[in-house]
Amino acid sequence: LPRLTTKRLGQNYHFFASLPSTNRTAKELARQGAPEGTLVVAEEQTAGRGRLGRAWVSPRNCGIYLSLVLRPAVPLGMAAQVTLLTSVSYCRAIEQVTGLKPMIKWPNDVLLSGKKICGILTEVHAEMEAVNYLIVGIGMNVNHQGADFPEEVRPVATSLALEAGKTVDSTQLLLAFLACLEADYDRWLSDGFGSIREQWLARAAGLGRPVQIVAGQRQWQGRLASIDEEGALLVTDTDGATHRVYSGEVSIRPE
Ligand code: BT5
Repeated sequence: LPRLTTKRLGQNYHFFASLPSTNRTAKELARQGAPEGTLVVAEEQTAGRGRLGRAWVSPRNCGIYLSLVLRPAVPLGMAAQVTLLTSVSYCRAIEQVTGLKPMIKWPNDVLLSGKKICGILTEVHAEMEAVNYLIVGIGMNVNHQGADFPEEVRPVATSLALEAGKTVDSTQLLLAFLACLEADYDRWLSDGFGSIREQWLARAAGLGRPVQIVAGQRQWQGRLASIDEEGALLVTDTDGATHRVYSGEVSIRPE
């Protein structure tokens, strides 16, 4: 990768014209011992995956579909924080390259105009309650036009080009993202999520707003208060009690 400024992320680089899923390929490489920072990029995905078996729309010539192999020496409980820090890093890269101001919707969405411009899928392989390796997959909607999204995704999706009103240089965006992520990741490794928390809060969507939480079978309503030092969402219920939300879906409700 030319013009790469990072020390680890992206130094070991695998580029493909087409893959079923970059996460799947990165996982195979990780199993074979690929070093930290190994980067898999595809120009298109034929079976891009979201969470819970959902699909990620990944057409050719519009997006960046990538996965990174990370090997942080942290307990399993910290793995989910990587999704949060990755969303901050990607926001910073978008801000640097386009001047746009994206927002973060916990746990894994980056939004512009309230629509998804990126999805993050972090998969963890653990041994004895410690992280062995992590695959961080990111689907970046860069130069999609409306017709590049299937009809059912169109209402919830947008791209940097649609928001900026001009074509965005994918290589520049990728390089900026790797540099931002390496800096944030190193800070997280030495100081934990507390060091990223302010950056996350500065871009958080829906702070102070009513939200609906769906966690497994349970559904309840509250108000989005903050995020804690561990990356758990803090939600105040109707009785004023604050709850920590570690996983689940959060939808911001209109007031
Ligand atoms: C995500 O899932 O947002 C995580 C997506 C991660 C994709 C990357 S691409 C590189 C790497 N390799 C993979 O195979 N995956 C990762 P989730 O929160 O479950 O959101 C999925 C939902 O987002 C879908 O059900 C659609 O409604 C919507 N969606 C699908 N494709 C989209 C797109 N390109 N842009 C915006 N929204 C999309």
